[in-house]
Formats: sequence, structure tokens, C-alpha cells
Amino acid sequence: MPAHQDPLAHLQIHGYTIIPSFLTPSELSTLRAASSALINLSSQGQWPHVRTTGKQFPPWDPSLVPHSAGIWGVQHLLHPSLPLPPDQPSNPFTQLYFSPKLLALSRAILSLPEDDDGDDGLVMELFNLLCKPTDGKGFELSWHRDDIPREASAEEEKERLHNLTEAYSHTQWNLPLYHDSSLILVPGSHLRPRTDVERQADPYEANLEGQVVVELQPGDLVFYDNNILHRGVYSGDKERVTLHGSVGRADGGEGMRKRARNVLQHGVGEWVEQADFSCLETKEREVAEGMRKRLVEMGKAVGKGEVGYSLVG
Ligand SMILES: O=C(O)CCC(=O)C(=O)O
Repeated sequence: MPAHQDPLAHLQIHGYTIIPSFLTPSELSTLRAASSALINLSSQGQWPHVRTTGKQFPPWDPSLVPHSAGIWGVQHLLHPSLPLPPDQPSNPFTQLYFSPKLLALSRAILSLPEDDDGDDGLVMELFNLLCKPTDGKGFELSWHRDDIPREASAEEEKERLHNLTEAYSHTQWNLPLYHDSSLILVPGSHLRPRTDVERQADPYEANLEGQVVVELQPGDLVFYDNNILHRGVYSGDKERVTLHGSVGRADGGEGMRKRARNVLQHGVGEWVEQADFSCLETKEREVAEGMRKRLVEMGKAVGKGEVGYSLVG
């Protein structure tokens, strides 16, 4: 069965699942225009929430841009002060993130039924953008799992990895606006500790046994388990604008504290209560408000100042 007909089953087995042609041509063109303006401003140092070249994990130092570093990502696409083109009256990133078609897929992956009153347990999480390094140089991320450090023992890995008997507490996606082959992963590695070969491999190993380059056309969508063994390889001269988001489930249970760290380490807590959802239709706005409310509650449950970082470097 093609992946897009049963995205959850495909994700569970392989650790990723591709939904082809998710965006319409018109959505693609609107998002390209807004992203291009945002990347231009950010690479000139006019938007401080950026991922700077040469550093893989947060925190990033925006004062390095543009003189000592380029950017390979823009953070916080739902931020209330996000700079948008003047001819763009509503935030197309907000409209995409909370779009019924994206949330319906997320609910399917999180095993959440759709609730008529819109209060269905989804949690707002991260929404960022990954781009061609603006210093014009190639840049590579090392092999990693997003929320399990490389020093973890096999036992620790087993404890933290996805358990097929439980529903996912969150899911992550990439949505490229141009052809994308930057994401490389090892299918199935979300279910098992690293092999000896994987443990001993160079962190930047170019050809890890079993690796797959995730090849995506503009407007395709890929959901992946963020603890799958993966890396990113960015060329300095190939266009890349890939939207990168995640969404969670409120009853994440025991994993909630760890998940809160993964989400809040990016600084979302500082502006989430001011995010503006007025560009959404009534029903979508209610869903968005519910998702925001649950993120705020998650932050309160963890407590300010205790978030820390999942990975360093
Ligand atoms: O570039 C990508 O698609 C992967 C990004 C990634 O691995 C990360 O942000 O941790």
C-alpha cells in the first residue's frame, strides 16, 4: 500500500512516511514568496531567530549574522512579529500550520480522533524553516537522534525510542518548497539502539550502511520520527527552502517532560501567548487557540528555567 494511504503504518515501520504533492501550486507560490522575503531579511541580520552556520544545535548567536556567519534556518514562523512581505496581509505560515489538511494527517499519525468541538488534544509545537546556507558554503549536520544524546547506552536508547505498542506523543515533518535531498536517514533505526558500526562511525560518515537520501519534490510532505538516526547535508549552491514543523498530543504522559524540553529549548515560550491567529477562519482559529493553550500548560508544568537543551554542539 502506498505510504500516503496509511501514513501511520509506514511511519511506524520505516520511521518516515512521504505524502506526495501535499501543497497546491498556489500554496507553493505564496509560501515561496513569504519564505524568500524572510530569508533575505534574516540573512541581513534583521530577524534574530536564526540557525547560524557552523552550529548544529541551539542556542544560536544572532549577532554573528551577517558578518561572521550565514544562516541555515529561520526560527519561529508563528511568532507575532515575523516580518512578512507588505503585500502579504495574512501569515501564510500560520494558515499552513493550522490547516485542516495538515492537522488531519497529524491526528492520524498521533492516533487522535477528530473532535467536533475542535478541542481534540493537539498541542502547538515548533515551526521553523531550513534553507540553503546563506554564506554560500556547504554545511553538514552530524548523525543524531533529536532527543537522545550520542553518549546514550543501548539500554538508554531502548528506553527512549518509540515503542510500537504506544501512540506517538508528537510528530515532526519537513515540507520542501523546492526539490530537496538534504535529509538522510537510516530506515528502521527509530525502533532499535545503534549497531556497533553506527556507534563507531564518524559523526559525519557519508555512507552509513542502510542510509537513504529522502528525495522530495516541491510541495511533498514527509513525517519522520525525530529519534530516527538522521542528518542533514546542505549544499551552498542548491536552493533549499524547507518548512520544518512539529505537533504534539496533550496526553504525552511520562514523555511529556522530555518533550517539553525538546519544544521549549527553542524559546517558543517567550512569545507563544502573543501569537496572532486572527488570519484564520473561526473553526481553525478555535483549534489553534486550543493547541496554543495546551502548549502554555505544558510549559507551566515543566517550570521556567528548567528546560535546558536536548543536545549540545
Ligand atoms: O535538514 C533536515 O532536514 C534535518 C534537520 C535536522 O536534523 C535537525 O534540525 O535536527
